[in-house]
Amino acid sequence: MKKAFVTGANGQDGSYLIELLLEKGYEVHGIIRRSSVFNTSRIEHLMNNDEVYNKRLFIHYGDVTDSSNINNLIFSIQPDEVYNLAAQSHVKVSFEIPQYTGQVDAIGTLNILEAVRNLCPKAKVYQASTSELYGGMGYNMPKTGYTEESPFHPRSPYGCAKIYGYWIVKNYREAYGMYACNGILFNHESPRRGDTFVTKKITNWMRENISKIKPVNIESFTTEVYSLYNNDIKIKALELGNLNARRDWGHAKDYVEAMWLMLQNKKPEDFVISTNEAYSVKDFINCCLEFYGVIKDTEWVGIGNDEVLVYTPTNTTLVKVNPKYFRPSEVEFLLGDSTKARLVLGWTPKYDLKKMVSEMLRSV
Ligand code: NAP
Ligand code: F7E
Repeated sequence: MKKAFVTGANGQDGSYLIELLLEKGYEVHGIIRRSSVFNTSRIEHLMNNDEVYNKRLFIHYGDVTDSSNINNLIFSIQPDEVYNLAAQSHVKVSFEIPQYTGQVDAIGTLNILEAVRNLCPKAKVYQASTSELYGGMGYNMPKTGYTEESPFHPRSPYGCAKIYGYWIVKNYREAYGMYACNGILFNHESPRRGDTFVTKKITNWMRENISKIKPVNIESFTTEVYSLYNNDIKIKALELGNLNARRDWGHAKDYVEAMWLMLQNKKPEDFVISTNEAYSVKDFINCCLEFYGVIKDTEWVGIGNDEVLVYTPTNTTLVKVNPKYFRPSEVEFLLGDSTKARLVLGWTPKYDLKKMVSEMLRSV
């Protein structure tokens, strides 16, 4: 039975990856950090499954910044595959805690590589690299999207820490012949996405508020009841930052499959993983409104920081800009070109934006 070691086990990707590895018959060892509150909600269903928990799934306390802990675990488990997903993964937050972000996202990666090199050198290593390496400034992006060959220009402490992770993986591959590869993954989302990322923030708000403007039984409303109802709507507008940022959004389930495929490839290589389609934050919001069938009753008005989304029947503001969500340097536009992964790994995404939005809006 193959053994996998997963850092970031209770994160969005970690939870889907562990499900996939268990399905494939692996023995899986995940690490979670000690927390003062329960932090295993994304993997609780697996930890409650008596057939796998402590039989094929083992959860250990661990932290990638603690090399003694990582060394002990790698030495005692002797994994065949190591997936390093642990990170301070929030770009905006990385401006506030840049040094900490560097410790986890850059030095944490080095700690994993050193542990494998010294104590379990045959293990294959997957590193969670990111489209944030490219920076989305435009000048370095080919028309069809960023590829494995595109030059990097990180725009945040997160991107800078991850670029160290990217290069140290490449260096250990070249210097020591290790099987180590970078998955350069573009944004991927799901109902398990952290609540402060833009797609989850939007879908949470929609689920809570759209039923207020469009009740489930609206078809049975008379015009009179409807206008009374409309007058009584109390909505706290959703406050967002850059509405025009564009991202290539995929689904985390598809992307963890790509991680696994990368470690099954004959030789260690780096791969871009993306849907090859980009949408703006406004497009994402519009897609949610389409799902609820209310888009025809809404309108974007104003420009810049004054732009708002209005529900026209009652002139209610649904979305507005709050500059506190702007970043000191923004990544405006990320579009990936995952041709290589599709050809070499046979990977293709099963979700498009509409299907993913619908799953996020239906989830509780
Ligand atoms: P996530 O939900 O934020 O998960 C990050 C995980 O890392 C959490 O389990 C977190 O644990 C853990 N972690 C943080 N600091 C740690 C430390 N010092 N030691 C051990 N574990 C630590 O992120 P995700 O979306 O699943 O992303 C997974 C990885 O892919 C990350 O490395 C991220 O940077 C990268 N990535 C993500 C995307 C994306 O769009 N999702 C795209 C490209 C790359 P706590 O719960 O204790 O904080
Ligand atoms: O922002 C804009 C924001 O925080 C997306 C991480 O998984 O993907 C993720 O990083 C865009 C940005 O993701 C709000 O300015 C507008 O342009 O959801 P996000 P991200 O920064 O792209 C990459 C690939 C990773 O590697 C990271 O780990 O949306 N935006 N208004 C907003 N963003 C947030 N969070 N909140 C807003 O209110």
